[in-house]
Amino acid sequence: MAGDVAPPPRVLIVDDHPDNVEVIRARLEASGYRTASAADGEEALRLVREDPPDLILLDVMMPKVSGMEVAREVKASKDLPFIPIIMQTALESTEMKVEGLGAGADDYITKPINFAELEARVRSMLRIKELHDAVEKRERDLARANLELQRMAITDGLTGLLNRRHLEERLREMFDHSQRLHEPISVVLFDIDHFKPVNDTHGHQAGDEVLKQLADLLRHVARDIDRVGRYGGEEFMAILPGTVLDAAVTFAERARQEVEGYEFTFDGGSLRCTMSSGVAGWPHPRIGHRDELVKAADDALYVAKARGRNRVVRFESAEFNEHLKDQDAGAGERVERGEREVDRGIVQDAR
Ligand code: GH3
Ligand code: MG
Ligand code: MG
Repeated sequence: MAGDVAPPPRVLIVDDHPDNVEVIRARLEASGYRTASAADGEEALRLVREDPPDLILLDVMMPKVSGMEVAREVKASKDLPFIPIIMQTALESTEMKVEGLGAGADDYITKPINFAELEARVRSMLRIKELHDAVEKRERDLARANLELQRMAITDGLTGLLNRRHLEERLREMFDHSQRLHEPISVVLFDIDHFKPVNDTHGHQAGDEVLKQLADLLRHVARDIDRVGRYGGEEFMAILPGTVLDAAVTFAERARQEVEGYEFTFDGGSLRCTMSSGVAGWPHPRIGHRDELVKAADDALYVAKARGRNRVVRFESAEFNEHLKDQDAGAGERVERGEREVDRGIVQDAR
């Protein structure tokens, strides 16, 4: 495509003698290069910053800012691309060449200029720039791809929340940190109520929409320092560092209300749904490990389901303990009546 052809390289000619500039300009333009010119170092630096050229042909002896200083500045500027500098030295002076190369010049040419030599050096320097730019671009692309990979490795594809593996990593870090500093930490497990019928009635895509919108609601309710992720199919987890159990319950209740009051929309309709939550916090006499913290939240979630759903249950709250007591009593009665004991795991499967 014609639009893809790169324009010819642009050479900035820096020289305080207008005649020198003019012959070099004519020669380079005849060879197809674009040119710009500056009569002193100050102007040269201004032009370089305004619109970086592909190469600088730099005279050393100039008023105000010398060629050496221009070279040093251009090479030291982190926000400029790589611009090859060919220095023009008036004399066959080894000292000046050494100083010029030390200041950052990439090559030099002596005056009076031999134009065939000049063109050869310009071509060679532009080839180096091309390679340099290609390597730099590849490094940038690679860095960007790496960043994207890192992001994907910790993200749940559907909802954009943290995935389970990363949640567990975060929890390990945050729980250790809390224990070390003796700061509270809480965990909330959310599970959408009767989600299977949503899929059955409205289709899997509608179900996916609900998951995405619910994830957004949770993201908004959470603080920046909280970590919210998708723990399983329609289960979510929030890790709340520096948060005592009471405050975590308040948070879960706010999230519950948000969900209850929200109208989820999908292609072809809308629906409402609710979710249940289990909340647990550390420090707690029976919680010494992060797995026990998650287990406690899960037990509380199980009670929230069993007690009618659309509610928040706190680990070892009155409701929680009462439920276990009722269950034990129920189990006892059933045993007395000779019935098979209801296994808690089976009840759990039903949620
Ligand atoms: P409960 O109130 O007891 O939690 O009932 P439930 O129907 O929500 O629970 P159940 O565990 O029986 O069903 C969970 C459903 O979630 C079943 C599964 O199809 C659905 N689900 C899990 N992951 C996804 C997903 O990524 N997309 C969609 N659309 N549905 C999912
Ligand atoms: Mg569910
Ligand atoms: Mg579930």
